[in-house]
Amino acid sequence: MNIATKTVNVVHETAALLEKLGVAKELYTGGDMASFSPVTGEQIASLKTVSAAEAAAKIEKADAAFRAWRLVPAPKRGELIRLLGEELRAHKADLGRLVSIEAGKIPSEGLGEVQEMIDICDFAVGLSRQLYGLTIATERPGHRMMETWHPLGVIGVISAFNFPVAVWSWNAALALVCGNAVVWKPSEKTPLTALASQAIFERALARFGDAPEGLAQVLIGDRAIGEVLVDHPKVPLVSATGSTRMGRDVGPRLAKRFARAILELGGNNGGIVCPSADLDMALRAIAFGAMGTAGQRCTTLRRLFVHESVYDKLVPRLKKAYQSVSVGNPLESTALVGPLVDKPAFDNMQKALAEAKAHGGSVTGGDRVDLGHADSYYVKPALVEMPKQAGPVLEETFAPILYVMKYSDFDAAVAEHNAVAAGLSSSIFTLDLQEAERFLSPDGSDCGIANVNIGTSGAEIGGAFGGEKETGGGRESGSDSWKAYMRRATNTINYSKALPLAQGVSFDI
Ligand code: UN1
Repeated sequence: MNIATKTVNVVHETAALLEKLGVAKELYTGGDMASFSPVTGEQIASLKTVSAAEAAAKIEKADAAFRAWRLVPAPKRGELIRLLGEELRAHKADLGRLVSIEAGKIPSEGLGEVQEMIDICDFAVGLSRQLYGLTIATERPGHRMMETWHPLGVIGVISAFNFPVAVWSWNAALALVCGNAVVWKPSEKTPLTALASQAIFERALARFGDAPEGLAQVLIGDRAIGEVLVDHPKVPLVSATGSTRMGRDVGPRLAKRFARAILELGGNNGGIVCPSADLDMALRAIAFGAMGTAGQRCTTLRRLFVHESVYDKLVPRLKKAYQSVSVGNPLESTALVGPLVDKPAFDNMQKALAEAKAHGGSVTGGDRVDLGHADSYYVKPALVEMPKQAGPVLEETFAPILYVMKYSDFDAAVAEHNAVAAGLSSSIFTLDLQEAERFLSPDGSDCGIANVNIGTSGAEIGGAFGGEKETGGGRESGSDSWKAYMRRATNTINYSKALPLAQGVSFDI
């Protein structure tokens, strides 16, 4: 491993960044919730949590803010998000660094996450002059039929540690231009980046001027606080990112009170490498997709099906890449792979590897890398050659494990690819047009994201993001995802002097 290093004091740097970003000190010192950096395992803050009653009061306040904000013209609401984008640009380096400290991302990925926030702001500003409804042909003379999109209310956002700020921004930027208020419950593993994002938002708010108070708020707390958000009658939509287990709890709770859900849950993303694939390109895409972010993206590549004719050309090269990839402290080095988030993540990885071996898997990598911190968990990414798709391959383990399997028949490979519970992202590597189009066709990949000759992870914000089956079915970010944050009214206007009834019904009194 040949990487440059320098020494960083994580505790001091966190405090300095929070101060620079304008987070009030009393929010993260002397509180009841400890927060840690996965980079060194050190405690970096103790945050004040909210009680259930305080959380409910914040939701009520957000509801009051919504009632005023919904009357502000959408392009003016867009101006707030334009200012948020400006503030994020100005604070990109500091917020990106804080993401690296709190989530353990390498610098380019920490900065990339903030760039994703900026991108969605730009998108939402454009959207604020659109939010189109249709005009629809009516069967009645002298009538006009149209649809109007209205703001919905307080939008709850529950986010995960691995994209601690971008996921909030996908939801918040759209929700706010759509005329809603936002209440955010961030992961307990990444509360500081949430406070920092909120401080940045408040700068934009101050420049904007007359926005109602309480328009966007953060709830620092544990699962019980998330439940307050999920169960509150004044929250008509909750957008929740996390495990399928979390979604199984949140989804029915929302359904019970007829609230909407955007669920962005687990992924067990697969790729197929076909005989004609550009193997150099595939190698790079697989390496980033499977090892990037230490395997902790919901879009991480976890299963790879390689055609038998190219298996011996590709897999030894992949193994070499796994053996030589740099694993290290993302703040002090140019390593490509940073830490796992915590000990449970490491334990789950080791458990999955043991199970894979029991199912006949042959493991390259997977060992802990000791950087001299007892409470940080760095690992060599693991490549596991499997005789077939079985055992842990069928489940998402949130760690850098790539299961590799050989295939001979294209249809069987697509069927295997789809034979898991999750349905987020997928890729095919081929130069054969028929294979590529088949993969994208109705009986091809069953995922919400299906790519050709690029990896499974690293989607742009312009497309709708989300997946099928146990991934939850929600869509966030680009395309027409905004519609989930609004309610549609169908309006029929009679400008005639008669009252013709539809379907030829007569009712003369
Ligand atoms: C996530 O892991 O929850 O496509 C989101 C990607 C990123 C978003 C990932 N743009 O990998």
